[in-house]
Amino acid sequence: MPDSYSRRNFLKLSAALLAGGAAISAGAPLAQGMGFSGTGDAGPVNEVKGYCPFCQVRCTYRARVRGGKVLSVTGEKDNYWTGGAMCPKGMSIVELMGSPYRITEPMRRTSDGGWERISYAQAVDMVVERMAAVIKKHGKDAANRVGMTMPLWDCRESEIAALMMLRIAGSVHAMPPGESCVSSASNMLGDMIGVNCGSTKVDELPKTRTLVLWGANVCELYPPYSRWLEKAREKGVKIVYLDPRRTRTSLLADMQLRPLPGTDGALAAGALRYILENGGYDEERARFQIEDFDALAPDVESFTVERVAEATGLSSEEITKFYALLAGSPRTIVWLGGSLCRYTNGINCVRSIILMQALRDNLIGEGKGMLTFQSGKPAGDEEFVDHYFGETKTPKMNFRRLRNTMEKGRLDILFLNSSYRRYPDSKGVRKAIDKVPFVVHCGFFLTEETEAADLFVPATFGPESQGSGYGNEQQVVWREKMVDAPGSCVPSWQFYRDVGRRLDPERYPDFRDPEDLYRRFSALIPSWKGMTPERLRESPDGLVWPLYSLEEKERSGSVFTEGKLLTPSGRMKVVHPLFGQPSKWTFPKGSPLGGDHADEFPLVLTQGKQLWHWQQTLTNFSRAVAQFSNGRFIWVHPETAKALRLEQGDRVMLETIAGGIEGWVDITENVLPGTIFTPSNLNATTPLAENRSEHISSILPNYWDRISCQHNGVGCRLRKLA
Ligand SMILES: Nc1nc2c(c(=O)[nH]1)N[C@H]1C(S)=C(S)[C@@H](COP(=O)(O)OP(=O)(O)OC[C@H]3O[C@@H](n4cnc5c(=O)[nH]c(N)nc54)[C@H](O)[C@@H]3O)O[C@H]1N2
Ligand SMILES: Nc1nc2c(c(=O)[nH]1)N[C@H]1C(S)=C(S)[C@@H](COP(=O)(O)OP(=O)(O)OC[C@H]3O[C@@H](n4cnc5c(=O)[nH]c(N)nc54)[C@H](O)[C@@H]3O)O[C@H]1N2
Ligand code: SF4
Ligand SMILES: [Mo]
Repeated sequence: MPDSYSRRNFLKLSAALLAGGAAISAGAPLAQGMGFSGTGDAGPVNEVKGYCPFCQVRCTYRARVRGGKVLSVTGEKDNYWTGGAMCPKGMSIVELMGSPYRITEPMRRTSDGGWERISYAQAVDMVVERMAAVIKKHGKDAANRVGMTMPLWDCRESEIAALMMLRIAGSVHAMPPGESCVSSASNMLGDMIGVNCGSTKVDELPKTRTLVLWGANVCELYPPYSRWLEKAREKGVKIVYLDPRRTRTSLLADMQLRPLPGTDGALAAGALRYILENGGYDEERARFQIEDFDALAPDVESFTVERVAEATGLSSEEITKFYALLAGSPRTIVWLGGSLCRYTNGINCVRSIILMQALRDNLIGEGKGMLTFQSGKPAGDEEFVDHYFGETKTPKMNFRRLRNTMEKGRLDILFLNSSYRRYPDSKGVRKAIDKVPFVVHCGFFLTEETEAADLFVPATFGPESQGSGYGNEQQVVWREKMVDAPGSCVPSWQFYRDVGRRLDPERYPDFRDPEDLYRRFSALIPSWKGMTPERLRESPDGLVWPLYSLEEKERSGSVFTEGKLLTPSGRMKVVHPLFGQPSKWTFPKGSPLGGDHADEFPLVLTQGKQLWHWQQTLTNFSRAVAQFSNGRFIWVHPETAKALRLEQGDRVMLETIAGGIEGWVDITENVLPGTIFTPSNLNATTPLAENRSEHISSILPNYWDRISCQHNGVGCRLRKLA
């Protein structure tokens, strides 16, 4: 992409907006740096409590506010989970709020493809008219003609307000980030142990004996949680880290195994075989948890250490050492990385790991269990929405089906509340979106989503509105409004409420603000009764859901308090008619390791997150974050570089069967030979060169497993540019 591309677009947009008055906060001074925006106006400084809406660590903080401006944010020191820490991406919120690139007025697409500034009231009118027309024309079938992509990272009340607005048309098609996140893991956990998230909490780590970080780059993905790894080490817990890459998490591990990308399922199946052969498990307990236990041994028989070594590229010694540790450890917690779900064999892999934990009786009890990223959302939303709108029989689509519906021209309205670049084959996704006659994007900056929209509604950042959020420990946190939003930015709860109330004043609740909605919610849903706003406000780190009454104590540790799994039968299965069994392991689709396109695209592509960036949108617009960024770097092992005659800093095209993007070669032993790594977080439309690149999803093929879309493991090649 030419460097001038985004600047040109940005200037075009600014001109259109300025014609209607200052829409981009043009006069706003550039923020000075990380989590700090200077001294502000004179006047008293107030401290206001808030939380970071980005990753699920959900750090709580204190903001210093003066003269309608957030001066700085500092991690809440009494937060039990974070120890008072925050990370650079969270702190960039101070800069993002006052960003000169922020779009602060609603805009509508003109017939010549340009933009016209409109008022907030006009924006609401437009959506109401469109929704009413679809409902009138399609009646009951309107349900399948309106869709939404989520989340609204802002606050949970915004999500509920949006879900209720959708339901006026009967629609339940709200796509959570799940399908592109950790859903292969969460669905398998749900199916096998009855809990679609971690079965214990992070403060159990010091109580275990062995911690397996299975593709979980904790130190970079949940930086404040490094302290839980340190606490565990102080107690003598052995930390094993499985990642083809060396990362900052490697520094805290006692042992790292670097399997070839997408081969962890073979490693886990081999562990099952080893443990079955070498004893080290309690058969009675295993039979108690695994229904068709006798199917297991014959199923994993072929996964000898030799076969596993061949598949994973690990040495027999490393593998045996790892297996012996697992077989001998009295308590083991496994933390599943989202990365395991980013391969088409992710379901198989996750199933084998869960079976492995069951075989060694590592699911129930102190210092045992599974952890994940993006742990389950506290329940109740559906019940709440049903309360107002009645139960619905419309079956929910996944994004693959929604994309298909859009391609066929059968979707009339799309509320684009996420990036669409989060899905693989993002160029194909964009073509599908372009077939939708009315696309609404609530956002902040000029992004590809803004470009895809017919209506842009400027949203608010956390400190500009009140609301609740929830974190990885299922802790619910509360945030106060700290400052007014610039221009005509509106919180999404307000936008969806205003539309909802206009469309259906009978059913859509007339709530005043997030607190009002929250109170109605906690009054109605039994598991939220003990979680009042008063208690949330008091606590430095929120309240762990569920709390059925004010008297009930917050719970930590194993969720299996009754000593058995929470599946309907209390047990799990080795063989699942839909999801397979350990022996069905194969290399992931598209991987040259399994022979797919191996001649043309021989390198294995992996991509993932960087410590300082939040997903693919907001932090790309932060100058403070840009100072850590290096654009589209591509890690290449020295041996690979030598074979390809590549030098440090060379410009290359990174090509897959789906397309190519430009990047630069960074030669390092942090990746395995024959494998490359590049960041997932960059964005094509940011004015900041360091954060800018065509999105990696634009060259990822449209591969799905039964549950989720995939991002890793496909073949690629590097073509040197002159
Ligand atoms: N290639 C590739 N793709 C991936 C991944 C990967 O590793 N590689 N990771 C996947 C994962 S784990 C996830 S969770 C998804 C995340 O993918 P997305 O959910 O698309 O994440 P974001 O880029 O943060 O986009 C969120 C959008 O919501 C809007 N937004 C953010 N906060 C607010 C708010 O407060 N109010 C309103 N109204 N809007 C807001 C922003 O404008 C932004 O466009 O991406 C997935 N996609
Ligand atoms: N800084 C930052 N932190 C975040 C986020 C963010 O955007 N930025 N997003 C948050 C969200 S929504 C989520 S879901 C989590 C997701 O976190 P993940 O999806 O787990 O994150 P990734 O960076 O994609 O992958 C983590 C590690 O897995 C390794 N890996 C790749 N392939 C394999 C493999 O085949 N086997 C093994 N064992 N490891 C492999 C990668 O090298 C990488 O170091 O992160 C959360 N934390
Ligand atoms: S991004 Fe995550 S770790 Fe960083 S400040 Fe926000 S919640 Fe905390
Ligand atoms: Mo995620």
